[in-house]
Amino acid sequence: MTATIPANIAVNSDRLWASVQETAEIGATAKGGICRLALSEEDRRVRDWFRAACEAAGCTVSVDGLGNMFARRAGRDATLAPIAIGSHLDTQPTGGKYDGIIGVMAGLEVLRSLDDAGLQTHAPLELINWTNEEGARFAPAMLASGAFAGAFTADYALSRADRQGVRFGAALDAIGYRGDAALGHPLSAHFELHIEQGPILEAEACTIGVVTGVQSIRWYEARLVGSDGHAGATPMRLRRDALLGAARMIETAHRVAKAHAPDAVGTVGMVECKPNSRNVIPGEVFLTVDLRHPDDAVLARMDAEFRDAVAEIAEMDGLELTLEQTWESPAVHFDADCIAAVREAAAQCGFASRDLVSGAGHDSAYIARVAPTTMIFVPCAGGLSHNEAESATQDDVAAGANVLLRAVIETDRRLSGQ
Ligand code: HGY
Ligand code: MN
Ligand code: MN
Repeated sequence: MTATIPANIAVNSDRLWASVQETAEIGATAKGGICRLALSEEDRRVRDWFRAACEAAGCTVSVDGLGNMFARRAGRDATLAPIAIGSHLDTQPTGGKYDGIIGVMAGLEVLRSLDDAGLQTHAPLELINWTNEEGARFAPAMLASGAFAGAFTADYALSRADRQGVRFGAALDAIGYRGDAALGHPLSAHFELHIEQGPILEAEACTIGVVTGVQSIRWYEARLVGSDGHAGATPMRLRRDALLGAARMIETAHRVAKAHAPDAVGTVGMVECKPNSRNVIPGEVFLTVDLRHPDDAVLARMDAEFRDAVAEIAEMDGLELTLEQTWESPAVHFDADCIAAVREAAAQCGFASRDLVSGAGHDSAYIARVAPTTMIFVPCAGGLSHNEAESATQDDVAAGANVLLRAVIETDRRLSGQ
């Protein structure tokens, strides 16, 4: 019975930490990070690990047509939609050991701890590994959780190609994870534990971030076309140098973000230069742009400012510019009851906590469209993430998992009307 939360209920910190470190071996990089791109061979191996661990914990595992994995733990009332705990196991090419992973491993630890305590929840529980959260290989990010929530069609997701031209659907088939479960099903709630990936919690000596929402995000792809030319024989006044235009675009993205400081951010993360030869004036450049702000209206102004500025750059440098907005994820506000459950759980555990809006995108941003959702943050060293040196402490990860455990039990109690 989960009429009340047993005062002594807690996760097994060592077991949780061991799972995090064990899976970090899959795709481990020499610098201590992880390279586990979505739908890669490394992703297949960690998925196999995840399936086996969930089945060993007594769950039934299903996979949908985009590779989202659902490990269901039976509740007393099978007619209720499950309370979900989700995050992701794919990483950036030079990712850390904790981004996404601690959310999935903490969810597994919650299931294991309930077993240890002999507790069966009223509603079923469902631990979810969302496919392609990072968007590092297949843009946009949070693609499969977005499709689950109806933001994208399955066909759109399956058609997305990486920079080598490999399509999502083909990569999914190659690792054998195109499942037959329907895309989308009811959830009673969705909780996600994640490292903050920013400096606030550490700076304020807060163990728990009570996440109230996610900021607004826009992604773009730009193609600049000028003219290849000889680096030695072409006078400067005759050049149409695509890389010069790209350099001005990079500076523009930073300038537009700084103009809306302190909350705006702007990043050019990918640049591909053709023909990429040291004595040829680059005739073509592909680049990506990531603009974000907590307020949709401010991000819309940043969009307009950026577009105007880069059109002038193309004109000035005699370049042909193609600028496509490839993704827009509006600001998200999480569910008040879920937030309250997290806040109460942190208080019960005696952890210092503070509210904050997530700078990073997360699967929860889309799942919030179809289920009451919120997130729990724990600190990471220096706020560093998307970096092989990303690190978190065992105590903080366990603290986050204990808050997750209690928030889930409390939500189950509330939903069962107890
Ligand atoms: O881009 C993001 O914020 C996330 O890491 N996918
Ligand atoms: Mn993440
Ligand atoms: Mn990430």
